[in-house]
Amino acid sequence: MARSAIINVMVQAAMKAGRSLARDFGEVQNLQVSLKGPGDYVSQADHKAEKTIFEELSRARPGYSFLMEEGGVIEGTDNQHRWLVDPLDGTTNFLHGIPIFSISIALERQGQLVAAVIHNPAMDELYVAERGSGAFLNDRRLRVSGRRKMEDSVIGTGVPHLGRGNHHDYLRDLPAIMANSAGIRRLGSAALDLAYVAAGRFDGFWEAGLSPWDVAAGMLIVREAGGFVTDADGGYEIFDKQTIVAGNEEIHRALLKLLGAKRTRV
Ligand code: 2AM
Ligand code: CA
Repeated sequence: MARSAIINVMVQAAMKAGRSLARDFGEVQNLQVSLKGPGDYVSQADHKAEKTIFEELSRARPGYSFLMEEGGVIEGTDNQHRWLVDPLDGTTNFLHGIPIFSISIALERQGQLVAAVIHNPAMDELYVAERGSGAFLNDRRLRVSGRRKMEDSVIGTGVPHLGRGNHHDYLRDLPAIMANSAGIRRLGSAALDLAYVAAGRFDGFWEAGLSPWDVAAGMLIVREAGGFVTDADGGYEIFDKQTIVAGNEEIHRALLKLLGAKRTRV
């Protein structure tokens, strides 16, 4: 697979930050046993990765704007282009020594997602997609799963926890999915959940309360792998409504129905 110049820039930034995160992840496993614990250290690792990505991307494409998990909004001179960056998605896993975390970088041009990279350095996985050119995992072309029935499907999700998310709404949605699927999985990194849908490992995914930097890259990767991504009402206001439903065509439709939405605009 020949990579475009913009994908090369994004991959280089993600790999550089990935090497830094991988080193720090090794250290977290030592700090687990210390009295202070690895909390502050993880936050430093996160900021360091974001700084690396910011520097690499702004050097390669001066003037582009940014929306980053840690740094927030940085308006560039070029407001047609915006990077959406999550330097460490799956922070809780990272903190607990679980090797399921990722770097997520997406590029919007005039509000449209055009390029995406998700990298899990602990598992040496690199997902890339460019609008109109397909999605790839380590240079292998990706395609969403071919399962057509909910009863055969494995569905990823994110579970609200202490101090976060709407527990009541989640407990309303969960019974329908658990009663109708072959299994539910919770990875703890929304970017990787979406990458797994693109790779056909998960047949579908739903979550609420996510931010644009958690999902932007994964949305394009799923779509370029032939999948569908909407908000829980079947529309495209994923960033505004902070709900997301993804899957192959059939399972996406089935999930929307089970979650009680009308599939109006897909
Ligand atoms: P994080 O690791 O970068 O915090 C887990 O279900 C997913 O929810 C992860 O992708 C996690 O990203 C994200 N998440 C956790 N807390 C969040 C918050 N306050 N706002 C948005 N996303 C959050
Ligand atoms: Ca995140």
